[in-house]
Amino acid sequence: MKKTAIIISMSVLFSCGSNDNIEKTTDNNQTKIEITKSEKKIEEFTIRALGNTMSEMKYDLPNITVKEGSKVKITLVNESEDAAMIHNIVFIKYGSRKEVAAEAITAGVANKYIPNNTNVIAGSDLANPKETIIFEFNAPKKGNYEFLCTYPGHSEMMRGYFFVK
Ligand SMILES: [Cu+2]
Repeated sequence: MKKTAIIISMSVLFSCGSNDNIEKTTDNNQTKIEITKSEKKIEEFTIRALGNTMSEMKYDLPNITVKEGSKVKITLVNESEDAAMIHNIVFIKYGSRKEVAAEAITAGVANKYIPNNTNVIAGSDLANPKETIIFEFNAPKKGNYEFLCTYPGHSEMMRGYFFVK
């Protein structure tokens, strides 16, 4: 993590070094380095929910890998047209998929099918057909995780792996 921040700062210095206006370069450096220090690196992913039936539905990304300490920004695009194809995306600890999926049914639509379970890292709002949902969360510590759609009946088909390196 520390190493990454240093590399980013260095590249900012080099990119500004080519600027002819020295005063402006100095200002830019100060501003940009402050941003590097105060903001986490954002890792962005667009994931599409495809299919119009329970047997077709799937995410178009089988796995997502991010760096520890980053902020993860997920854009969930629900491309389905069928009214029953309502989806979310929930990030969980590895191995807890069945447990989380079962508790999601009890949690119900009022809780966006996200159970109050310590294995849940973060979860999105529900995306209706043709809707796009954007959500962000802080990457958990290094390790292996999973993601799934917790809408009832979807977790076997709509799932993938989430790696924090
Ligand atoms: Cu779903």
